[in-house]
Amino acid sequence: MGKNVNEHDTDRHEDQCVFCRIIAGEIPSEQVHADEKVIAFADLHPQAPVHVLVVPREHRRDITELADDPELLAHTARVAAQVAADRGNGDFRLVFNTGPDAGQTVFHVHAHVLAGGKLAEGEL
Ligand code: D5M
Repeated sequence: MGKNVNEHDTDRHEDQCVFCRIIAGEIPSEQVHADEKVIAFADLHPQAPVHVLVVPREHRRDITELADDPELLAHTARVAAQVAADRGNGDFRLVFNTGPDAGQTVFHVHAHVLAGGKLAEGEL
C-alpha cells in the first residue's frame, strides 16, 4: 500500500518488461544513443549489418500506443535516421512489428533500424 496506481503500473512494467529493465540499467545492452526520451541499442540477433532498436523510455505496448504521442513518434523516427546516418550510409529500413502475428515478441514499442548496405528483401 501507499503507492498510487501509476506507481504500481510502472513497477509492474519494470519487473516484467525486458526493455524497461534495459532502460533501468538492470540488463546490459550495447547502447548507441540515449536522450531524455529514447534509448537505442544493438539488437541481440542482428539481421542486417546495422541492426539497432530505438526504444521510447516510457512503456508503450506498440506503435498504435506510440501514435498517441506524435512528438515522441517523430523523435523516434529522427533518432532512427541519425543512427542510420552515423553507422551506415544514411539509407535504412524502419520496422515496427505490431502484434504476435506480425512477429512482435517484446511488447514495449521499438523501432528496428536496419541499415549498413544493400538490404535483402526478406530482412524483417
Ligand atoms: O523484436 C524484438 C527484438 O528484441 C528481437 O530482434 C531481439 C531483440 N532483443 C530481445 N532481447 C534483447 C536484449 N536483451 N538486448 C538486445 N536486443 C534484444 P520484435 O519486433 O518484438 O520481434
